[in-house]
Amino acid sequence: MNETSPILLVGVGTAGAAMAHGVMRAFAGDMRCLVADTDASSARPSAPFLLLGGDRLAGHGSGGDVVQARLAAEDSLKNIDEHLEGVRFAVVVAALGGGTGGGATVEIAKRIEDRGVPTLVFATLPFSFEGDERSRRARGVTSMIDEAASATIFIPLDKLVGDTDNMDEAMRRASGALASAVSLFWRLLEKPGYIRLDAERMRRIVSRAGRGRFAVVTTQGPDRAAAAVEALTSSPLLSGAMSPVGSVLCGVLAGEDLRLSEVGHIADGVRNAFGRRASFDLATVNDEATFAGRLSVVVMVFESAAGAAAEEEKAGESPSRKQRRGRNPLSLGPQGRGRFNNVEPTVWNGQDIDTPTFIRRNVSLDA
Ligand SMILES: Nc1nc2c(ncn2[C@@H]2O[C@H](COP(=O)(O)OP(=O)(O)O)[C@@H](O)[C@H]2O)c(=O)[nH]1
Ligand SMILES: [Mg+2]
Repeated sequence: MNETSPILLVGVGTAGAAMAHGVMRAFAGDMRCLVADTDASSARPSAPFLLLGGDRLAGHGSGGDVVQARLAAEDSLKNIDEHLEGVRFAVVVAALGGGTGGGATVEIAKRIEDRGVPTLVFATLPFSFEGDERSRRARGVTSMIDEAASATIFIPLDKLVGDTDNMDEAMRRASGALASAVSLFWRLLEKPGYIRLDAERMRRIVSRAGRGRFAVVTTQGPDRAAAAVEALTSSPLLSGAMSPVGSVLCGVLAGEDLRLSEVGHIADGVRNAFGRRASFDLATVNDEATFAGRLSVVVMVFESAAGAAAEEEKAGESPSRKQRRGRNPLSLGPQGRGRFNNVEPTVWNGQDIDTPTFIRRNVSLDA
């Protein structure tokens, strides 16, 4: 377990925890990870575990209740801080559709951003075979996660796996695909290449990035670069990408045989497909032991340009959520719902819990 990396992976909820453990296995190297769940059975020896709302839910999970999960996360938020020492960029993985992955992710992403750490949330949306209630629950939290995190990537599970009739297999395939995709992204961040991506570059890319899409392809053979571009441009995960696209991140991972012409071909193909006017970041990793003969390409496209936030940062401002939203959280009036102004209220015991606790309890922060 790497406790000094500036890049932290956080798995939230039962499936989110399973995904984080899957990423660690697929990465098969030293990475920094934290798992947070209302359900004590998600704990594994491979990563520190944070039980959310232990007094409230006794480690039994949130029973699919997003509101309970948010309150549980709120109870335990201060315990997250000790895991953020030295962290410069965070990735949260969660599966929406249950209670904890949705509810707790909102609070956890907010807390990490409030500590000045730009956060990218990867969250899956349930398969359609899981039914309307799960999909409604998932849709109910996406805009709150957008508000909480610098950048969000919502991945519909239906698009992630090919045709299968078997639910169990669909879930297994989805987990495998996600773990391998996120572990390749981790390799880009943690393994040096000729064109290096690291925590500082990622901070700039994700701050203000907004909603994004994400796809990974792996190819081999003499035409592997062209095949990768072809596979990316026809990927259902990138199709109908938001327009206009503001920024594109393209990572190329291969062994020692990676040719400059291949990198050029991929960079060109990706720029042509997803917007020549978007800001463009390229990164490479040469790792013979992992990739020998194969080539993987990771693409992320975001709705907003990275440039604006970078300019602000240069001017000495932090790229964290508060500045990004251009609001002073202490200036909310007694009626204010702050960042939750445009979403349905989350009412629990007659209280709108989207309104910050200090306002609900009439605590004065001016003193
Ligand atoms: N990737 C992955 N997703 C899963 C798995 N099992 C369930 N899910 C998804 O995760 C969603 C949330 O379920 P769950 O993690 O149990 O809820 P939570 O613990 O309350 O966050 C479900 O609606 C499914 O779409 C799994 O094994 N792998
Ligand atoms: Mg659970």
